[in-house]
Amino acid sequence: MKLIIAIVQDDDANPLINALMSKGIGITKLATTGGFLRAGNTTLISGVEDDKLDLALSTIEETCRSRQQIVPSSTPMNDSSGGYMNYSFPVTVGGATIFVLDVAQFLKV
Ligand code: 2BA
Repeated sequence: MKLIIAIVQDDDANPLINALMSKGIGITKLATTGGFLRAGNTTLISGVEDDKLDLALSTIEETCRSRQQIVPSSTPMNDSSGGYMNYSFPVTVGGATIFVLDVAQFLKV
């Protein structure tokens, strides 16, 4: 058995949960925050039998899109004004960041 941890964008979370559940793959959804953008994202955890791993991964890949997000930033002006220069830059987020771990034990008590 494997444990999939998939970090996805909020907009992809519900379609992905629906797609996985319709294929008999159980999911737990966690509301999380990315360390770089400090913006909300969604982490899904799923314990899957080995023979369903490829199905789960391909479903994630098919459902999650990459998107550009604009990151606002500012930097101190290089003069005596004490002012700041505002600028922004784009980053590409997603489709999904996925970790696959071996499960040592799976218990429901
Ligand atoms: P965030 O940390 O908010 O990162 C959002 C996006 O910002 C990243 O998209 C990447 O394109 C960009 N980014 C991240 N760190 C950067 C840096 N130091 N310089 C420039 N750009 C940077 P993704 O790579 O698709 O990651 C989406 C989310 O997946 C991340 O949100 C984070 O929550 C999670 N994640 C990514 N890599 C991870 C890792 N190694 N461990 C744990 N979580 C991870």
